[in-house]
Amino acid sequence: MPFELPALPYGYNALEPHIDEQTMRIHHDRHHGTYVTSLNKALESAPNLQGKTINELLPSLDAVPEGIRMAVRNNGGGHYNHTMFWEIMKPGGANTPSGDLAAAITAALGSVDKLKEAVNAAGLGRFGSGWAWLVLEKGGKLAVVSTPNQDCPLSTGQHPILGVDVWEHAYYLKYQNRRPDYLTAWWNTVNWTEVAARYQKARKG
Ligand code: MN3
Repeated sequence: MPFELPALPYGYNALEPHIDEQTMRIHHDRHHGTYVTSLNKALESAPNLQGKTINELLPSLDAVPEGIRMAVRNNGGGHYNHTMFWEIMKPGGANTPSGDLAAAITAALGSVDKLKEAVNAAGLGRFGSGWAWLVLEKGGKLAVVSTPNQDCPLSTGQHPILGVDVWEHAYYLKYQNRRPDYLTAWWNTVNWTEVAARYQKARKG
């Protein structure tokens, strides 16, 4: 099978108390696992696409046969989005952005605190399931956006720098309906070193 579920880069309980162990276990193993399985199943009928990376598939959904396009959009997006999500979190609490990324955030959004406010507002404003993102747009500017379901900004020509999952499966066991509390706590897990690396990579195209 072309795609595999990546191992979580830390223990299931490593993001406690902000994200609980049981949520991480179910979210990674079952939810992300199912996106990978379903993506591979969808691609069974399109052998010519099986050699492509997820970064190649998502910006070119028009090139995916119509019969499996929605499955690739949902499950391919789910695979990319969650792979990023695990990588941009880390145990031991957040550090803070510095260097080029901090300067770009200040230029585009005013400050890191303003960025957090904008991402939280995007996540709270997303009705139902989806994601809130910091993206690098085609013109080279940072912006905060939200997508429904598992739609990935790569499919609309934006590079995801940071994204937070606001599906209920990401927080319901610990926070129930309190999405604002989850979002507030989530910032304590952000791995700004990894986010900065994503920014530099996106700038190079
Ligand atoms: Mn999720």
